[in-house]
Amino acid sequence: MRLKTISTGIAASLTAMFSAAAAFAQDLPIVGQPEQGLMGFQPAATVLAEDIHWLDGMLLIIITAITIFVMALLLICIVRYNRRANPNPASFTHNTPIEVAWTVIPIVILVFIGAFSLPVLFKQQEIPEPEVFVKATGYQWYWGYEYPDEGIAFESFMVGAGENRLTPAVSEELAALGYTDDQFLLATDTAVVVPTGKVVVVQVTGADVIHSWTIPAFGVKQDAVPGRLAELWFEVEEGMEGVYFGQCSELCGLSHAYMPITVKAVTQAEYDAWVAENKVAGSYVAPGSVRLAAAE
Ligand SMILES: [Cu+2]
Repeated sequence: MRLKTISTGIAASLTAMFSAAAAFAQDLPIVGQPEQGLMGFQPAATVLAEDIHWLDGMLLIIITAITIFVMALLLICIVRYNRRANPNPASFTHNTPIEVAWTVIPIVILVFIGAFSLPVLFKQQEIPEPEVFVKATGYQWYWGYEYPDEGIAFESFMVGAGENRLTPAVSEELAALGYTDDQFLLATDTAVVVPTGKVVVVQVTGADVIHSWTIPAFGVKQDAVPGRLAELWFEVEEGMEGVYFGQCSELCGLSHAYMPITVKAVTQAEYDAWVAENKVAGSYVAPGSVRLAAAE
């Protein structure tokens, strides 16, 4: 039933939305998306993501050193203490200095890692005063967004939702929104628009089951739990204007794979224009969505 509403809803509202949505899509580079053959992270657009990348690099050094050390011990044992090379094995069972060392050294390593990872975690979890406030609600299977301070509310469906495969019609819809076929399964009909250089706080909740809101390039991920309000924050660096994609990251049912997240980070002036336009015209509001009282 829901899916039917989605496809007819999209068809009906596309014409109205194209003018507003395409205005951004065409001149905004697509920055945050998965790339074929990419080994590392998507480019970091926030300090939170930069911290995560740095931590990952640091941990990789420690992990590599430990792995090489353990491999070397294994090889020494295999070569020097096999049955042929060492027919009469030693019969001792304890060695206190070694036992103390292999207890204390891992503790020191873990404390060292914790000393760097906990501040990164706290930075994510200590929510600063918002300059832009967005509420994101996960539904089976799309996201609803509200800007309570601006009186803007809309729903965000994957381009091709209901169809869930790349048909020529879906391809056309993508092109009309300024995307290519590569953005199928990532692009949504409406997008969260945020200004760069501003603290954005997103309040995340779920309406039915648990979903999860994430943008990898921002280094944020938050479960959307029904009956609970959780918050995440990010500040997209100035000069990092672009389109960023994420996907629902908590298995939430049949169409879990078809409820992506699109964020457009724009300059403050473009954001102000978007707010002014949508506050009045409401061209971003999908049919069936509840507009906030403040919008009337
Ligand atoms: Cu999901």
